[in-house]
Amino acid sequence: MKLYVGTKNLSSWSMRAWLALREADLPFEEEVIPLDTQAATTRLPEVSPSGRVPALEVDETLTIWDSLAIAEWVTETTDVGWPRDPTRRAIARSACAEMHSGFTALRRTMPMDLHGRHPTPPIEGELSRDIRRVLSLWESLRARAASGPYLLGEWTHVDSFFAPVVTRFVTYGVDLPDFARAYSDLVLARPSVQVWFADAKADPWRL
Ligand SMILES: N[C@@H](CCC(=O)N[C@@H](CS)C(=O)NCC(=O)O)C(=O)O
Repeated sequence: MKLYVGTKNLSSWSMRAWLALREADLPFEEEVIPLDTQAATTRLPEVSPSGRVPALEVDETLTIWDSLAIAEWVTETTDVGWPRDPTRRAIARSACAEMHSGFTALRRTMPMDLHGRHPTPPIEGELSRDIRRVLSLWESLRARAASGPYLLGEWTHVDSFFAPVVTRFVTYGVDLPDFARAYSDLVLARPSVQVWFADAKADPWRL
């Protein structure tokens, strides 16, 4: 099984899928495709039907080409990733779907750059709305959490999906309330996240 990912310092969708696989202890090979290079123009369409990463080549008959679909597949294969309780599971899926289809101002104004540090953009308009929504979502998830310190208790796909948002808050120096700061510190200390960070440090590409 092989996961194709983009530049680790920059590719937030790749990070989500990679964390989902890693947190389920699924063994996989990986290939980093440096985005925005001539090599990517050739390689992306070879490995991914959408020409985007992440893409998970399960075997010669199956490639899954979207972060959320990869997360679903991880749970179907291992039973790890979504909470067991049906209510929390539905909430977890809603949170990941919201991340997957929303927060466009946050993603556009504060692109992921793990090891870079950038000035805080003006927190106003759509960006302010997105940040307030992330924080209220995190708070509401914590209010429903089972035992465990992550958004819904133990680590789930929701934490994998919001990990790149945690890194953006650091990269762009966004001030966080105490509960969000504490959660971010936990995410950044998570061994899987630390491995991704270390790999990203070896990336020669920066914003
Ligand atoms: N909805 C997709 C988004 C994938 C995506 O936009 N990937 C970016 C990298 S983070 C990409 O492949 N960009 C390369 C390109 O568009 O040429 C997912 O969740 O997997």
